[in-house]
Amino acid sequence: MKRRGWNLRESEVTPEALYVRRRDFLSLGAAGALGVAATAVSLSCDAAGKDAPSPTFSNLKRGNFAGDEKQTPFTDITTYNNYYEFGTGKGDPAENARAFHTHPWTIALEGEINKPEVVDIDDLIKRFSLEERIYRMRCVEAWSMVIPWVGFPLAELIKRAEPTSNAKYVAFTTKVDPNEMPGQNRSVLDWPYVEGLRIDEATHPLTMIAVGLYGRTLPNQNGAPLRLVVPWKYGFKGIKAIVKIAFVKEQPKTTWNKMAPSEYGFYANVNPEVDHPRWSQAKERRIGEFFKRRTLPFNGYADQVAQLYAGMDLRKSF
Ligand SMILES: Nc1nc2c(c(=O)[nH]1)N[C@H]1C(S)=C(S)[C@@H](COP(=O)(O)O)O[C@H]1N2
Ligand SMILES: [Mo]
Repeated sequence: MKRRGWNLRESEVTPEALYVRRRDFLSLGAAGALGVAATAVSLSCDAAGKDAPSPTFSNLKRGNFAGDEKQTPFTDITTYNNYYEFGTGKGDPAENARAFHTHPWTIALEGEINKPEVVDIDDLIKRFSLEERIYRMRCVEAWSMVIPWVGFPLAELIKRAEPTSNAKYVAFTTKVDPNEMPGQNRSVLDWPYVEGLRIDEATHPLTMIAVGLYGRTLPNQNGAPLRLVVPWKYGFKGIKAIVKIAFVKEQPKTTWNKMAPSEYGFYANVNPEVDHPRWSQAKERRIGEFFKRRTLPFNGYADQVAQLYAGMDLRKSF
């Protein structure tokens, strides 16, 4: 049985974090120093979006799927993260992912498709028209954010791969690189991080591949250069730094389900009526707010996605 992140003692985590920070300073020289300075500036201001460096993407088609809910400030989205490849603390990824190289970057498309290929992320960005989509996001730990993602529908990429009728599921894999992803030197999770969707979930128009947020390139701690965004599911489905997308016949293994099957299911649809065994899922705390709010079925996207699960027992298939 693996040790779980939340059982780690602070004393075990800290030395590595210090080591990585020191390495950044030593090996990056001027570039590293600049990176640190830019972050320091962005931390000094917290109006939503205003603290973000200038936009990388222009002429984005815009869609708001979060109603009039206030967008979470850029600093919160980029300093409160789960990304165990860079440490188990919420602040660790912002610190430890600075030196992670995300260029050049390729993604292997394989399995039950007519057009297997290895594609470059820059090509994908050129090929697909990018959109901004404001989504409500909900982590299984009961915090939530509203994030203006930049990306394209996963369905576009799937169409290009031409899945065969055997492609029932899509399996995603994160990069393995223990030199650059120091958390992978420890067995907190079974590396690489893997996730999966049923093909109809993967091709649903709400499902996105994100390459940016707040109009700029995705920060490393949020999953650069590309990560999955499925707004009606708990956050752990949103796998970061994807290097492989495989189309498969059988339901693929997923990291947190392997780790603790009674706590994390394959579907992981946001469901206020199914508690996590160790805490309630009925409410959530929006980052930056004091009072908790009620969690909505499918995170508020039930009208769009509930029919995907018609006839399923969502207590069993949690
Ligand atoms: N590769 C990888 N992807 C990951 C994780 C991780 O540890 N490793 N954590 C997941 C969890 S639990 C959450 S809540 C979201 C957080 O995304 P954010 O930091 O952009 O908010 O990333 C998900 N994707
Ligand atoms: Mo999460």
